[in-house]
Amino acid sequence: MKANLIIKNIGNLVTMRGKKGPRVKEEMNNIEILKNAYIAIKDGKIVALGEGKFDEGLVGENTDIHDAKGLTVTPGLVDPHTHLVHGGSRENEFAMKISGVPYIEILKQGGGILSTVKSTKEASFEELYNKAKKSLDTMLTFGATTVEAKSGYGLDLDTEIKQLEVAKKLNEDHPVDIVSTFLGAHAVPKEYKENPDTFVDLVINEMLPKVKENNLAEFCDVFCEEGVFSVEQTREILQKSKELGYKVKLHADEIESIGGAELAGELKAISADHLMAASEEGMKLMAENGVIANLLPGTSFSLMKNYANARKMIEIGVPVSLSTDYNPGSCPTENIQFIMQLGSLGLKMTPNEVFTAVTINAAYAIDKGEEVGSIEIGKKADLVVFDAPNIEYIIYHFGINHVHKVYKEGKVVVEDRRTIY
Ligand code: IZC
Ligand code: ZN
Repeated sequence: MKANLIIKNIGNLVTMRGKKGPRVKEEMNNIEILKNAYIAIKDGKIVALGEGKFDEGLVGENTDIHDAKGLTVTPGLVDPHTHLVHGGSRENEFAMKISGVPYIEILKQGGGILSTVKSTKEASFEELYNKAKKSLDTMLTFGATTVEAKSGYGLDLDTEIKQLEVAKKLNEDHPVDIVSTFLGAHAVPKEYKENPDTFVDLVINEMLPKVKENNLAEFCDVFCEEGVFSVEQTREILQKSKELGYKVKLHADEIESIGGAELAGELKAISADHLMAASEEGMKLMAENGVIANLLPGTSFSLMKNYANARKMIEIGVPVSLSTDYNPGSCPTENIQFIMQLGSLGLKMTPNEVFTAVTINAAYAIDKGEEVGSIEIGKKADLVVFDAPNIEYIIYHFGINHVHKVYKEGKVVVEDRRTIY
């Protein structure tokens, strides 16, 4: 077989090859790094990899050969929790935030998520598309090649569908792969403040079936939090969504410990996200039921709050992934590398664990672990070439972009930190 492309002279090739399924405990730290390695690609997929000289039989007349110049190559990064599509921004709340007004208090006053709901309703499809595309380009230049995107700034069927249609079109037009999540239960709209259960019924009976009918979301998510949606309301929505064929995840125990992690275990959710206030009992239930802890340390940083107990989760066997949580309120950044640095500096994860958390475990957190998240034969040739001598350097030298090149399905899409697709 002749390859379309061979990347040679890779100083460190971080493969993330291993067992099927998310990595737990010491598996997160024991990663394979090949030295002086190569990767061969055909039709956007990986067909061979190894150390030393590649088999000359892979080289045909039309095979391109790229020299990685001894740099570090990893799988394309996966960002499994973003609020990518939204109107407006919330810097007008920044002074309030740094003066100590809590996130939930700003929401109760009609700001926060509800302010973004207003901007998103007012924005046209094109405005939302252009804004999200710009963010997606930024994500890609930092090395993310697969991204999850939630709705949740409509809280009415038409606007939720508008957001999901934008994500769908971007998935078609843009090199980054997008996995869509319906988050209709993101906040209680002002009109339902006095009767939130009526809104929950609307989500269950109207929105969930319509979004599914239009095939606009693979996942369903709920903001399960004190003062937003209770554990009972979340259970009702997610049980119904499972019956309709959605896979489920939840914003759990971000601010208060209300049993979100326990519910994630009970429902066998694919992931529970945030978990800054999760109980140890909840973590154990997650470990027993294979629920991935998708941790979002950028939110702890931006809200100036505590970090999730990642060490405890890893110790008891919860698979951990990391994500930006890119959103206009609690985490306005698209930069997955900064999140990785916080993974070490805030969550005390080793660089090896951090790379596991943004590649193979992140891929499983959006049920794409069989297609992306590692460099192995048959998977998409989504790769990042880092201008770094090893992976520790990428985490230690924080706040800058270490990307040299990004390949999406075997094509160069970022060069010199700029998109070139
Ligand atoms: O817009 O504030 N936590 N949802 C739950 C968010 C943060 C996004 C936002
Ligand atoms: Zn979120």
